Amino acid sequence: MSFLWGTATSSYQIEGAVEEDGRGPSIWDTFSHTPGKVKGGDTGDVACDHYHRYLDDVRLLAELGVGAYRFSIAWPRVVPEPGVVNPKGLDFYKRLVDALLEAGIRPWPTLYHWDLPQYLEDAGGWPVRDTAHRFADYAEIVHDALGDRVSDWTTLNEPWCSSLLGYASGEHAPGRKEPGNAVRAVHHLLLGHGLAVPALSRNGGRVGITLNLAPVTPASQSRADLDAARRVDGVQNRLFLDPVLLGSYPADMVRDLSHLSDFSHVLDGDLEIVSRPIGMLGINYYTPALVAAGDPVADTPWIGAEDVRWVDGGRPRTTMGWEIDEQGLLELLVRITEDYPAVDLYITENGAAFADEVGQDGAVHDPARVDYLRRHISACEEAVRRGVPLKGYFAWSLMDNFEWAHGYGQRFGIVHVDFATQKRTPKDSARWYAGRIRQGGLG
Ligand code: IFM
Repeated sequence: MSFLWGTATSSYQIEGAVEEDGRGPSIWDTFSHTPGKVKGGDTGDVACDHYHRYLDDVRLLAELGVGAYRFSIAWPRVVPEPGVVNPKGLDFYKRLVDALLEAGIRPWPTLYHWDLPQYLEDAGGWPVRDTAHRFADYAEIVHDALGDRVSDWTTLNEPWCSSLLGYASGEHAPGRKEPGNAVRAVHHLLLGHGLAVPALSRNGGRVGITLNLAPVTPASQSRADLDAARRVDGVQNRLFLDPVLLGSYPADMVRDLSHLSDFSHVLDGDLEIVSRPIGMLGINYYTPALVAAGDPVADTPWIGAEDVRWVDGGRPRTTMGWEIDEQGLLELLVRITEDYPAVDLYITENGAAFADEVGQDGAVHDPARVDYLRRHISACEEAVRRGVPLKGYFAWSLMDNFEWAHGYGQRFGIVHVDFATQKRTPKDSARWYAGRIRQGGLG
């Protein structure tokens, strides 16, 4: 199979139509409608109106020449109430998948990109074990509906965010600041992933999970900074990679988190389920971490590393404030290849937010994003040269969308969206990316 080029989006960030065709509320509907939670009071109610414009968006994808499209399925569209399957919700994804296949684009769905049905949060959310089983039921339903035309499945997108931003710092839905429960959420997300693997693997399906990972460097060789880096690496990377790929939680993390959890929620046999063999690992990479020991802060996602501070690496930043460092991606890919059992790797997200505007000429000139993509794709090429089993790259994002707690102010798209009119304008970066795809390569 040749190197796969794609773009990525997620359901709540683009679909809108939150009350249409029997969709139930998700935790992001509740959260975004809670005053003060999202910048400017923005919500995903309309977003990019993709639910109604998906055919136009598939045409955009075809024009880009991508081989695959990574999107997510909204759980509350499919199972809007406990035990109730919504055929109209499934129909939307069938139509989307059919349109993609007709355009020669491989559908690459993710089952969970953060929009938990609100009724499951009301029953306790991810800190509760039952949620993992409900996720497995949902995976089965989706596979029954789409398994004849989808062969690449991603269970979860960035369980780091769902657990730690959702339940420790409260920056994301459901907005709880309960670090002990965040540790439970980590495990139940991973358990849900593992429980879903058998259903999704049926008919030769290939299953993966997408993790947001980063290389972590100590700001100095002092014992305190080295330990800060070890702990951040633990929370960012090893807390997720180790159970999935090695079948165990890192011993140092279990120790570091003992003030929050005794891990008694991890039952006998769970880690065998979590580490069921997968066919691919998705990696989302945006920026590296340079860290030092500091003073403890409250309401942080960095459980066990509450006293770590992030140090300025002196590189240019995107409007998210994230430093641009393609070497970090190379380092990360090499490290995963060296430290973990071999598995096909895909960059399932990589991209940058900048303050793009439509110019007088009607175009969107975004040279900084072109540069970002060029650098990171070069890093991927170098990784492949060094023997990393990297099989694909998905740019985040196909189009500007609802950037969670930042609202619509952060534009990650290679296609510009005017949210007042829903007009899509491919940016210069879209043209550059299309050219890069035509050029091919990467083994
Ligand atoms: O927009 C998000 C996406 O939903 C998950 N990964 C990071 C992106 C940029 O913040």
